[in-house]
Amino acid sequence: MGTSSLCSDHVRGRQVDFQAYLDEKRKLIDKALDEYLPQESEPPEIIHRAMRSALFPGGKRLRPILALAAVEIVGSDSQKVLPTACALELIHTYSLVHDDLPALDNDDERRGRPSCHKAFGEDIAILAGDALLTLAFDLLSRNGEMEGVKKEATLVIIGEIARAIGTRGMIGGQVDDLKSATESTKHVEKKAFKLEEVTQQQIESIHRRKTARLIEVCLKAGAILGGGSQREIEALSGYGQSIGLAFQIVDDILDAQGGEKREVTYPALFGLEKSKQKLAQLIKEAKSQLFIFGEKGKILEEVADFIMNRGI
Ligand code: GRG
Repeated sequence: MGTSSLCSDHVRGRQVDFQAYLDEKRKLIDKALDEYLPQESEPPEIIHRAMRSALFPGGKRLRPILALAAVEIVGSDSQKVLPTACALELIHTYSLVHDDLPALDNDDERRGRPSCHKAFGEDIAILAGDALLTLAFDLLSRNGEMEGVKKEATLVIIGEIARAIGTRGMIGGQVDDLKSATESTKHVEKKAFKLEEVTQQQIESIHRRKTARLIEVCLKAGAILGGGSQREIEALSGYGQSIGLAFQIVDDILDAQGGEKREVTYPALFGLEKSKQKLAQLIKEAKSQLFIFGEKGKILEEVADFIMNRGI
């Protein structure tokens, strides 16, 4: 069975075996990542060991799965966008490695294991993050050489991804998040705004850039590289925006329930009940974008439910 038919095969049945779909996609992504990453034995060994250790074993692989699902929904073969899907996971992993550093979140653990700087030292963790990001753009450009992928579409996507994760996207959102934290670094104006002054608009702007832009661009990349129509690209991007915001709210609810006290979050500002209502509304909005795809949109409906129900 070809990968292109996977999505439609799954949705044709009365019951979508969502878990099997996720597992199959994760296997595909992990195999491709393993092929694209330099071997640990390649000098300088330590950087390649650090990169691989940050990537394997992986997390949910949500971002590349979204890209592959978007390609399939617009009726194309997801195999041909595997380099882009892997690039999106490399970018996500770089952001986690850097976010865990002592200068940022100072987390000793990631996915139940020592974080990259704990295992390899800060110097190598910084460089491993840089190397993951650099390799991502190598893969993005190489995707243009795959059969059935238009070079212009590849160029468009490289720009879209760069903007989604730059200072007007993920990095900008992270900087504003830092500014709003009590313990900000000496480089950032301390306590730039007070908690009571943080509006819903400000918090959504941070979430949109810090978390949702990358998730949105995963869907957009799949839709554009898969040759989707303008209407399909817009619908999938809209879906991505909504689940991206929902994803961050879930993460903040989980942190709040785990006793973590972060200030500029939905639960801290609006309480748990209102946060859950907002979450449900975002999931509803996300699903409403999928109606143009009919049955083919079922997988992404399941992804939206998966995000909403994750541990809450
Ligand atoms: C430091 C460059 C840089 C960016 C910082 C994205 C980000 C901005 C930091 C990562 C930490 C964070 C709290 C991100 C919010 C999004 C989030 C909850 C990421 C965790 O993603 P999952 O749950 O992770 O998909 P897995 O382990 O499944 O891959």
